Amino acid sequence: MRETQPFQPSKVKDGLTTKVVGRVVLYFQGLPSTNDVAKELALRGVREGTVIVAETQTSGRGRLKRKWISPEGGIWLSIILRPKTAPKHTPKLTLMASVAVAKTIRKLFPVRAEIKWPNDILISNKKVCGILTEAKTRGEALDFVIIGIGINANFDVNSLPNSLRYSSTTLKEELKKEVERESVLRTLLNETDYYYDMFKKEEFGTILKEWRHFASFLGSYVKVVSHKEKIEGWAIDIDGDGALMVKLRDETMRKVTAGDIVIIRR
Ligand code: BT5
Repeated sequence: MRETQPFQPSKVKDGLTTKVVGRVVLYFQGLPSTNDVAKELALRGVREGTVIVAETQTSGRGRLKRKWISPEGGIWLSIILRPKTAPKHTPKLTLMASVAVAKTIRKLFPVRAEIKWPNDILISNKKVCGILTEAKTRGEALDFVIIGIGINANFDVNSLPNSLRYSSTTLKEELKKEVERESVLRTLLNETDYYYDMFKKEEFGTILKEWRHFASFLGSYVKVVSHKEKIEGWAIDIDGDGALMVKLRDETMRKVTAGDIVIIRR
């Protein structure tokens, strides 16, 4: 017997107030990766805002070829955007999506969803969502951007491999009950549309303000691991481009554009 009811598209549509994001939503039972299907569709020219949703993924991806475990009951989706801007602005869309996810969870549920740079959403310091932004450029411009979002919703943490059980959580685990995935998806699409509109109007400062509000790790002593180096220091802020500003023990400031952080002391 199925444990989870499949997504009911009509329930997502009812109350969807978006101008762009999610005007078309394509649902699949199982896919290798929603980001890969979104990329194929984007290359074929589908309209901006198209969303791909899958009940499960067999080759869900994180950054740097890491695996994203995607059991039934999760919310695995990709959003196709075509912002008319330069490729260097792509990281801002990850920050935008982080704000939309954190806001959605806080709006719907009595839990403190928090953002951890660069692409994690945590509840009780455990990862409940990851975001994978991939871009295709055409010359000097962005052709399209795929924002892949994975939210651990209605499954037990025990469905994840042992190595992830202590660092991950699910909405069901935190709330001690299942959530209505359609209302999470609908709210997320509404929020993403709202912030994307802001992004297009070049009001990124407002998005950053909200990002800081959710990013309670700011001020913590952290280890930053990037492909270039490992450093330790205080996570001070992010700059207008989404880079993390880290103050080292010798008081010098470092700007980190990509990598992972481990929070050592809050
Ligand atoms: C991410 O990468 O967190 C981005 C995850 C994006 C997933 C979505 S689902 C829809 C769309 N389609 C895709 O194929 N991907 C996107 P990163 O920061 O690199 O973190 C990856 C790491 O998170 C893994 O190496 C594991 O340690 C951990 N992980 C894997 N699955 C997890 C899960 N379900 N919950 C929590 N942590 C997980």
